[in-house]
Amino acid sequence: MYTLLHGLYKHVTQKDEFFVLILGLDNAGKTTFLESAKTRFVKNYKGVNLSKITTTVGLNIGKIDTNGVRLNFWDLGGQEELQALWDKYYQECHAVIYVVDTGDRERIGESKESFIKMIKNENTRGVPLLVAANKQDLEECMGVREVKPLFESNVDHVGTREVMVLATSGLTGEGVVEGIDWVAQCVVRNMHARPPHDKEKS
Ligand SMILES: Nc1nc2c(ncn2[C@@H]2O[C@H](COP(=O)(O)OP(=O)(O)O)[C@@H](O)[C@H]2O)c(=O)[nH]1
Ligand SMILES: [Mg+2]
Repeated sequence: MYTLLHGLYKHVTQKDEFFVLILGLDNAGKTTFLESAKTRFVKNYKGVNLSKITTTVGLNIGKIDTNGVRLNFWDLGGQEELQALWDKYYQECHAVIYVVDTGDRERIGESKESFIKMIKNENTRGVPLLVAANKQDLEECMGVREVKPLFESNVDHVGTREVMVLATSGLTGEGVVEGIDWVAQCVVRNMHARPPHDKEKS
């Protein structure tokens, strides 16, 4: 009886679980973006000092409940030698947040290359994409109008998936809530193609 009720309780209270990859070059601001999101969505979350975040080695994770779903974030290390690992996560993910450092004109080409490689990968087909034109607080940054064409020029590979280029700053919080909420709505809309993970197993 206990297990029956317990199971029912779990069924009613547990949210659908989705996985969101946070990708982009090293130093793009991925970890800061995720930490910034956690401080805004997770009750009683004791945030870290955003301006003191250092290079992520391996995997940084986070959980956010919003719009009736649970989003599990994987913030992967962006260093080139780690990019080979991204592939393994593509199959499992429900959305991608691709973070671009708009303050770094020198590496914008490199970021675009890495983005194209990701969207060309068969395993990311149809997965909703948020391109975070990040570090918008920097005075010399490239605006969304400048960044957008770079990341939208590969429409062939983008295909029919949902894509949004959004002005963000992990540091000031600009666009963070809007971006996460958009992703939450997208994974629900895309549920037939990529169903959430089984509640019982999670
Ligand atoms: N000005 C500015 N700096 C940022 C922003 N987000 C991250 N940074 C800085 O960029 C550097 C790399 O950030 P981090 O989150 O570690 O990048 P990651 O390697 O992509 O995880 C750090 O010095 C951050 O303080 C932002 O929105 N604005
Ligand atoms: Mg990091």
